[in-house]
Amino acid sequence: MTTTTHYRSCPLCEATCGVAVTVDGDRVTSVRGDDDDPFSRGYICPKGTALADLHDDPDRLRHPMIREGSSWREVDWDTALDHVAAKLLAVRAAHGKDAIAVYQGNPTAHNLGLITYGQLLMRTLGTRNAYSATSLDQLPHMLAALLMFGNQLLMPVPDIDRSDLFICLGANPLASNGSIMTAPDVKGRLKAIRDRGGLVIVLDPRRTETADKADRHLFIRPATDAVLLLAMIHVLFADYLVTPSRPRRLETTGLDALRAAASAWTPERAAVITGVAAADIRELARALARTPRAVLYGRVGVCTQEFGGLAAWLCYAVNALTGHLDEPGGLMFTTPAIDPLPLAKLLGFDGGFARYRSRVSGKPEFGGEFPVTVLAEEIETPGDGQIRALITSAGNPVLSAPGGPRLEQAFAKLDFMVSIDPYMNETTRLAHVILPPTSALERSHYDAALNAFAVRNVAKYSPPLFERAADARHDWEICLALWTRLGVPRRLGPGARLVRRLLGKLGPEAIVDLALRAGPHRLSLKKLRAAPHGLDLGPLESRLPGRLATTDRKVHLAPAEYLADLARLERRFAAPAAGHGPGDLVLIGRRHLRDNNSWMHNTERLVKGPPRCTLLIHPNDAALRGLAAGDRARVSTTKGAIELVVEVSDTMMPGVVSVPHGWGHGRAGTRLRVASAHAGASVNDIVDPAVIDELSGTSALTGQRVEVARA
Ligand SMILES: Nc1nc2c(c(=O)[nH]1)N[C@H]1C(S)=C(S)[C@@H](COP(=O)(O)OP(=O)(O)OC[C@H]3O[C@@H](n4cnc5c(=O)[nH]c(N)nc54)[C@H](O)[C@@H]3O)O[C@H]1N2
Ligand SMILES: Nc1nc2c(c(=O)[nH]1)N[C@H]1C(S)=C(S)[C@@H](COP(=O)(O)OP(=O)(O)OC[C@H]3O[C@@H](n4cnc5c(=O)[nH]c(N)nc54)[C@H](O)[C@@H]3O)O[C@H]1N2
Ligand code: SF4
Ligand SMILES: [Mo]
Repeated sequence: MTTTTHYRSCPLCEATCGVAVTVDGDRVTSVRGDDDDPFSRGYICPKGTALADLHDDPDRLRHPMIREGSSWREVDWDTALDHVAAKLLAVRAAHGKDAIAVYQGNPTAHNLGLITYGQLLMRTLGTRNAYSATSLDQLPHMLAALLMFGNQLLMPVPDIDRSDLFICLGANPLASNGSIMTAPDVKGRLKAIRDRGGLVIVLDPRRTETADKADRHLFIRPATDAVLLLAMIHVLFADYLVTPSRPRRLETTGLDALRAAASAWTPERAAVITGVAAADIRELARALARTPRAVLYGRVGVCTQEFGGLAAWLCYAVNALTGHLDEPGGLMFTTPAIDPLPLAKLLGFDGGFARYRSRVSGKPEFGGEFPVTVLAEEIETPGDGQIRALITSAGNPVLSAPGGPRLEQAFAKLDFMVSIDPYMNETTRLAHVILPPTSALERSHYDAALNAFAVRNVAKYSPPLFERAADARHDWEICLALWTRLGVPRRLGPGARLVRRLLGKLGPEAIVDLALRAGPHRLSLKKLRAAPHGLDLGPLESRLPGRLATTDRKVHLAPAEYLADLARLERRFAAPAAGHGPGDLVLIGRRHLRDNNSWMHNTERLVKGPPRCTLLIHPNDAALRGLAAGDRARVSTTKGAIELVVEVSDTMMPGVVSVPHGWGHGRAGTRLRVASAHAGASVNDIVDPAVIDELSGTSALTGQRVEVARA
């Protein structure tokens, strides 16, 4: 037996761990953490081990598939691509550019081919109907980056390795492995904070895995984070603790407006709304102000709620007010080897908000996209600009977006749908054509997106581990082939056609090489090839004001968009318990280390053990409904009901129940043998898609009212 070991980075989540993959011929015999990776130092999670399962999965599609009625047939690539192009061109000729919609899912950010060529394809279609998982996720952070720092990609990250106080709001990095905080082995990094005498404080409606490893956990009522943060800011002003320019000179605007905005939000008032005691709110603010190296980190629980826009803004603002923006141990901007800002500008991805609005319900555009909340209505509503065709790429909105059942019905009405995806899953089974890309082990990888949000500046190149089959296509080749067939819009001129021809010859690796050479560390692919475990480029550095993209080169602490939205918050909480009587329940989600949204349940290794798609409920709330552990409960909203097994747990805040997303694999017509045997129910069947953050259009995935009863 001749085995060889290869060093790569895992492309499955944002942690970007180094893996050591041992292969025997064309078979993976083991996947371990790479001890010599300077960033992840041997850490991996169970999903990393499952990389091989994904590669070997017999359900993973290897050939393009065309659907006729309910039956599928394999076709060759040219047949599939010609068919797709003919259908899309016909829709465009008859109904115009906006009639073709695109939806790009989460793995886009983890896939070099999709963030380069995928993005080029989708952007040059010229459609306003562009959608992505952004509006189910980090849109509020991006909006805050745009309005406060001048570019939507300028999201600062917590300098966790140098913090002595880490306040974690609406994130569970011990399960998620961190997000907009690329930090392999968060558990080790949080332990290091405590080992050096620092504090970790978690505010979450559930006592999470992260909270269990923290010094302190405080329950917070869902969707009230903006109130908590305003009260913290209130305390900072009241106690004369505002020091945005400490220790370096940081120029800001909006300080007075922020003071005024927070003036009505006393800790006492906030305590009634948030469930966090006034004394704790004061202490949080004071600790943040008095600890020289401290950070407040907010993530998906903060974004995907009714006041996600305000909350994301205030997370950045509270760090700025306490002198922790752009300072070691605080919220810092990265210096990645490939600077995404100029590239994004090239792709027309440099941001913009509410420059135009959606046709049916007037929701604001963000970064050239509409929020997913309007996708179904834009398909269903007749008239000029109605969506007739859809391209999904690396997305599973039927499970991931609220209102899954309505989306299913809408997709079934489309004239044409094509999915670039390795699986026939809940979404892609509705397509007319599926174009499956190569597996992660068959393609090269460079974390162009996630390195820009890493807690150290790092760079690593992963060449393909296996040669792909002769008739397999990478994501970038699929996108380029479609781009070629669909043509470059005339408005982009002859230059664009030339660029496309050039890009066709280059491939993503050459783009990476060029971008590395142009980047701040002057790297090249050659240098990265010579360092198979990856390069450490050092800790984060202070980058302001130079890195700011605001026209006045100042940090905007109180953009007008947010100030205007405060009235909505005020109205919502005018009566503190509005809509929340005793016994009322609100819904939150949760992630588990062995899930990855909806798409990794087809491997036995990751789904074995007790069912994970359960309802978590506090003992008092369970008792009130006559529910005991192991019972089946019916969880319902105005949108419908799902049934789940009950887990009674005092890790839940009273009045709050938790159901994970990404399950519900029992739908007919998928090809997911393992997942359908562990189907669970889809929480997005009952989450109301109309409940959104009205400011940003982001879906409110957390904090919606539910009823729970014995099934
Ligand atoms: N294992 C695993 N890892 C993943 C994923 C996965 O599905 N599984 N998904 C990946 C993706 S796409 C993302 S975006 C990241 C997300 O990474 P994180 O942001 O860490 O996401 P979660 O683990 O869902 O943690 C969100 C926390 O917010 C809490 N919460 C809910 N509502 C509220 C609220 O209103 N206020 C506050 N303060 N807290 C609230 C929840 O209880 C939960 O503990 O994870 C990524 N990593
Ligand atoms: N209720 C509730 N809903 C949520 C969330 C929540 O916390 N609660 N979280 C939200 C968040 S943060 C996110 S990011 C979204 C995710 O929403 P989506 O991105 O729509 O969903 P995923 O489950 O990540 O689906 C990924 C799809 O990409 C495919 N895929 C995987 N790898 C590749 C690849 O390399 N190339 C291609 N072409 N396809 C690939 C998979 O087969 C799958 O179909 O879900 C959101 N939905
Ligand atoms: S933490 Fe993320 S990057 Fe690391 S092994 Fe697990 S899935 Fe892969
Ligand atoms: Mo996400």
